[in-house]
Amino acid sequence: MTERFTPTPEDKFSFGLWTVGWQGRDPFGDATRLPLDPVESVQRLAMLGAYGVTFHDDDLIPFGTSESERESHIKRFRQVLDATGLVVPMATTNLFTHPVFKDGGFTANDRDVRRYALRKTIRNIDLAAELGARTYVAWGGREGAESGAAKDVRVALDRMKEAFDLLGEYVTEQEYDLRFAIEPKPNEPRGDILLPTVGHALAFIERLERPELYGVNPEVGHEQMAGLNVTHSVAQALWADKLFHIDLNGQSGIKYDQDLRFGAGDLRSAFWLVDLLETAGYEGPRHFDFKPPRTEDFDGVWASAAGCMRNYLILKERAAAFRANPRVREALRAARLDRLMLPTAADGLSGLLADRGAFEEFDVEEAAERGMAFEALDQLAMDHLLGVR
Ligand code: 3MF
Ligand code: MG
Ligand code: MG
Repeated sequence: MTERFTPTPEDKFSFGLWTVGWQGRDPFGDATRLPLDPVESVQRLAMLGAYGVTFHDDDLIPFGTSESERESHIKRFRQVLDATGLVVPMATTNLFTHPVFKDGGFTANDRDVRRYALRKTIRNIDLAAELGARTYVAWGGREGAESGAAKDVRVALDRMKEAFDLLGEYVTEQEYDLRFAIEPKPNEPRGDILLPTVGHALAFIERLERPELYGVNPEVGHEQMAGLNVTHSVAQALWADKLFHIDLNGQSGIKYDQDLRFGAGDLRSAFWLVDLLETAGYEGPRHFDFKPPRTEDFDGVWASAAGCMRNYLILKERAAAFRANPRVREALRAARLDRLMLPTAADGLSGLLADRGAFEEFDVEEAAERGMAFEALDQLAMDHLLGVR
């Protein structure tokens, strides 16, 4: 029984160095854990069955490190990657911790800060490409405002576009096999963050000079903080061919960013998300962006990381059982999901307009009386999720 839920590299689970390495500092309290050496994180994650590790520039090379010291940090990291076989599928830039970014990176009102943010990003893009990353995530946590006149949002979006266009030009010139994934979040740390949801990010991408280079990195808790259905957001990203990466974690409703381990928080939402990822042909990493609660010692940190993967595998098994069950297939037909797959007017506009049965002779009352049979279907899902089927 237990072995079934033991992760292997084929499952493509990855973790940010900043997740297990979070020391538990929050707005009300100091660190509760000592810093973790990235080398140890990689070793432990490999032992737990992960396949990849991701990082912000500053997670690997502390901010302010000299050029020579920088090389030695990178060398140690490369050595442990080689020794463990872990890969680096994604990297990203920290444009939020240092006070210089208090008003943002790409959209800071100060031009010199914006130019610095771009150079910091480009430097880490070089490293990401060297380490074989195929995705470069951009989360603009400080791009936003707390008050109305402080940010001209239309102008700030011009600056955001300028930044992404320059980065796209850079990777194209360098011939890097690297695409960008924009990570939306509605708030925290800024009062309101630009590109707050997956929908906003998708619309923004279409305004860029090379839209094919950009996709999204939805995070479970971020969409839920906005009161949205994360599975619907991810589905729309898939529909647009823009799901370049995903941040999996747990969140209970609209409140502060909880960053619980995947499967904690809204469990039903986690079930539907795994069902979607596993049936929609998503082949990217299953990346965990969570924070082991500050109540935990290091044993708790590794238990929390292992729990993310275990919960994903349990939900994957439960979702597959749901999809395979003959009663579910019957219930899906009763709920007429097969009809949704039919084009509404394969006969074209002229066919639709000529079809008296579509309007003049349509029995509206009869159609309105039909039950949709969704409750029986959802109970079957619940039974599978709870393990009684
Ligand atoms: C914050 C986040 C970020 C991003 C990261 C880039 C610190 O809520 O989710 O984590 O994921 O900066 O991937
Ligand atoms: Mg987050
Ligand atoms: Mg994230």
